[in-house]
Amino acid sequence: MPLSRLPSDPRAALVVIDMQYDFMPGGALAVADGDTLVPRVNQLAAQFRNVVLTQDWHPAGHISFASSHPGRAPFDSVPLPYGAQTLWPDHCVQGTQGAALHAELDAPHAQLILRKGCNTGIDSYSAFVEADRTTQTGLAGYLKERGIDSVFVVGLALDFCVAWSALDARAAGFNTWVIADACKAIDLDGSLEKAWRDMTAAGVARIHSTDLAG
Ligand code: VGL
Ligand code: ZN
Repeated sequence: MPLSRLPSDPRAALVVIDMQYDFMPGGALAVADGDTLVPRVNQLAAQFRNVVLTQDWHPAGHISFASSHPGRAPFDSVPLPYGAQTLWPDHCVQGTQGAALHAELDAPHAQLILRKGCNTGIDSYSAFVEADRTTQTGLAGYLKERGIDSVFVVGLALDFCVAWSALDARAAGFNTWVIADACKAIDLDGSLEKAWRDMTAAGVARIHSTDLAG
């Protein structure tokens, strides 16, 4: 089947990662030009029959916040029981405006808004499996129960939540694509290059939004 047929196929889903104010310019963990993605993501969402939105959704005092680790600063790395954790400014605190989806994000037919990173002691870049690499969010089960086998990932940030979600989608057995021009990266210490390297090695395909045009 040509790639351009997949968006309208009931077996495919667009997963839109973390299009929230805290990741937009002016937000607590701003991704450069994050807001410029909104029209492109809207255009893609309109093409897809199945759309899932995610929200990074942390309780106050979350373990990924530098403010929870006295003497540490944002972007430091600390060892946690589940491995190294990058520390971030407080962001996407449950119920705050920074955690809200961008008001111009237009996907009224999206069937699921999945919130992740809700456990105080575990981060979750991935929309599928939390940073302990054990706790499931339920997204793989949701998609599989609905007969979906193909996942297209877009949003913020390419080198963290998009990449981890795409890698976990692939590991869960989904055909997985990242639409590169519908993502923006944080790019911390080579994280963007590493993300593409890891995704390519895992069999995640990198495409451009025009590859889906009919
Ligand atoms: C994200 C860092 C911390 C992301 C979320 O959405 O990429 N990055 N929390
Ligand atoms: Zn977060």
